[in-house]
Amino acid sequence: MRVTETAHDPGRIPTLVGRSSSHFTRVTRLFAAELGVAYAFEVVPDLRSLDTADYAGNPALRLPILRTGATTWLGSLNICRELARRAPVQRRVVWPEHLTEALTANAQELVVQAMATEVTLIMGQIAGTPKDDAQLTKLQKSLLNMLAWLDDNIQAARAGLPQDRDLSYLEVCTFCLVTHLEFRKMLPTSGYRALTAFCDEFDQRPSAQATAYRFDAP
Ligand SMILES: N[C@@H](CCC(=O)N[C@@H](CS)C(=O)NCC(=O)O)C(=O)O
Repeated sequence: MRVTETAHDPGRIPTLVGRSSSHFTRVTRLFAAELGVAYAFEVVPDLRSLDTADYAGNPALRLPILRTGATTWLGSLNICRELARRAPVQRRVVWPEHLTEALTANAQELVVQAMATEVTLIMGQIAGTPKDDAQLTKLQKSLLNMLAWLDDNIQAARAGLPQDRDLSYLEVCTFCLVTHLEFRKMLPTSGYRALTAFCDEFDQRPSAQATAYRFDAP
């Protein structure tokens, strides 16, 4: 038997620390919904906080974090893996390490990088970075480049995923990225036809409906 905290403490509901407006948080909530894992939700009230205690002890001052008893899991991929270990029924999940073709592996890399780039742009907005800042300009250009690449390649990348999957980290991240760009009014996404078509399809899932973005009450 695998000796983990899950095995020691199967009855405890984990606590997800995050924000309902955060795309990395939504990835984990979507996984929890798909995998049938119950959790409590704790909101990080202010992303400008410099206190690790506000981020469940995450030294990176980032969210999401999953607390499982005395253990904390940092970052969305670690959290999704722990949720999968806790799932009452095993689902067929395609993880990043299963993507052994350049197309699918690069799509995964670019989706997660685009999510991170969007975070930096939002934090720049919050900090009042001037609009003509050279680094900001490069990040905006990089984001547009990545979205164009993803729009050109998402169909083929999805075709390269195992047909019998229930869920893939790539598709969940792609859905959370594109819908978040609209939610935060970062840029209009309707011109990205393939990405929009994918999101419209993925949005039919009850897990997507149950995790719609919203701003938590202050
Ligand atoms: N690698 C982390 C990235 C998490 C991340 O960047 N989260 C954003 C919110 S969506 C954040 O904490 N931003 C705060 C900041 O950038 O200071 C993950 O996969 O969860």
